[in-house]
Amino acid sequence: MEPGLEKLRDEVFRRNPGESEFHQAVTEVFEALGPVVNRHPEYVESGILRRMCEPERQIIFRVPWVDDNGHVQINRGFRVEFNSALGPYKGGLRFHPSVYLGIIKFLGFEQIFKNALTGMPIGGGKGGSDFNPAGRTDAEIMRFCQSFMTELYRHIGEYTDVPAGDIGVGTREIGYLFGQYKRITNRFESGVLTGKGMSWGGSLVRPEATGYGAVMFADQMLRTRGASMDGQTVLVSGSGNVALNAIAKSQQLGATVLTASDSSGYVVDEDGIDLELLRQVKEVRRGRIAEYAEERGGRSRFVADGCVWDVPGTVAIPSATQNELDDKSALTLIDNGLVALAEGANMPCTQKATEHMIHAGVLFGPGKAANAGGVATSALEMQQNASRDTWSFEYTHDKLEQIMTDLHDRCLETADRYGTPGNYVVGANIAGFVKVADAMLAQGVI
Ligand code: NDP
Ligand code: 2IT
Repeated sequence: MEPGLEKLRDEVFRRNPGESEFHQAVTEVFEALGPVVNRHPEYVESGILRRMCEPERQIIFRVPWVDDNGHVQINRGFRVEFNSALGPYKGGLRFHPSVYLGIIKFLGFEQIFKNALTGMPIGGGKGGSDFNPAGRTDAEIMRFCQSFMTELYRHIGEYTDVPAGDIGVGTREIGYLFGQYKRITNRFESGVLTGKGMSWGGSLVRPEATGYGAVMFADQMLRTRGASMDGQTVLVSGSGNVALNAIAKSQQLGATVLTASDSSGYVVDEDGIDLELLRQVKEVRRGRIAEYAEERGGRSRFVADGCVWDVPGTVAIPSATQNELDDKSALTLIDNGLVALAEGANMPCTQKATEHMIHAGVLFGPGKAANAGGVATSALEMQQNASRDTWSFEYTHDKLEQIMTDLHDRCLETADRYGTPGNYVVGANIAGFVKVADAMLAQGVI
């Protein structure tokens, strides 16, 4: 790492103690920025990077709610409004017991550069809660969401901050959040949240967009080597929104998807995952992945607590959570002939895993580029809301495809320009950074 950047990184670590995921995300960006800082030392001298690492605003609040047994429960809510140089803060809400400030800050920091890369007018933010939705009834989820929004509403708005979904937050939760926002403000302000249902301001393709986009990105990377997704054997982790739609798009493009997982283990299906059955188990019944293998009969097996990356395949789309793919898994995948990896999740690969992949010549699409299709389509939803319009599936899908192609090309072109051809990590980080940095410089000391 450049000495100027190293000093700054140490300062970020000191000012944000104990936030290991945030440290990791900052380190990844700083490692990649070496070539641009060499060429343009003014980015460090002007303090732009130091400012970028300090969120514009961090909100932490109490979320009290009553469970079905009449007991009072307390959770902690977060919204980190990181950067508004390019537009209103934009980014998802995560409900998971592991959530604490360090996770929200890593996600918010990544979101700044991801959102810049989409080419859409959106800043970066992230929020969520340590609330655990697993095993909770619909009524409990609703009461939690209503309480969460009763505090959050005063901080958001279509021109201020526009939350969406992430782990544990899908259309159901966005519905309860939107309903409460509308009650409190007495405004049908559709642009205040994205990921809404189709009949109340949502966009077609938004549910599919992250998984579809990640596979489109993998396809684009493969095409630089004269290949495509057609005929690949694909390993997917997770079985939530991103994973299911990554499986769908992989299959549409002629690939065979061998795996899916959740926090209890993974399933392997040598004939290719039966997506309809998997959706039935995970989306409709909200069940566990073992049920898929049970119902699929002898054609699939469930491996409890195993590592999905032990299965041989040519393309990997990690779509569960941060740091789910470590250096050991990376070496196994490389030994087994992996050709390309696109991060559907945010920061699913550890830094060492990423280094191994790039060193071995694996086409590596970092999350801030590969999973940007979700937030890009959120921005398309905001456009439709602003113009009170509804676009067709085909029109929106074409737009998403164009955004992913442009984004892929911009990463490749930037990597080339800064002397690291084919390195999408460098390309994505520099292209995102320069756009935000220049906007901040133009707007004065902000
Ligand atoms: P979902 O809640 O729909 O699904 C999450 C999936 O990941 C589930 O299968 C879940 O298993 C698994 N998972 C979550 N946490 C863990 C964990 N700690 N260990 C093992 N498995 C885990 O979330 P999404 O599909 O929306 O999000 C998946 C990833 O994609 C996240 O990293 C998110 O930040 C990222 N992302 C999402 C976008 C979106 O539009 N939704 C956009 C861009 C990125 P279980 O049910 O057992 O917990
Ligand atoms: O990580 C992400 O990009 C998301 N969870 C989607 C954010 C959004 O605003 O659609």
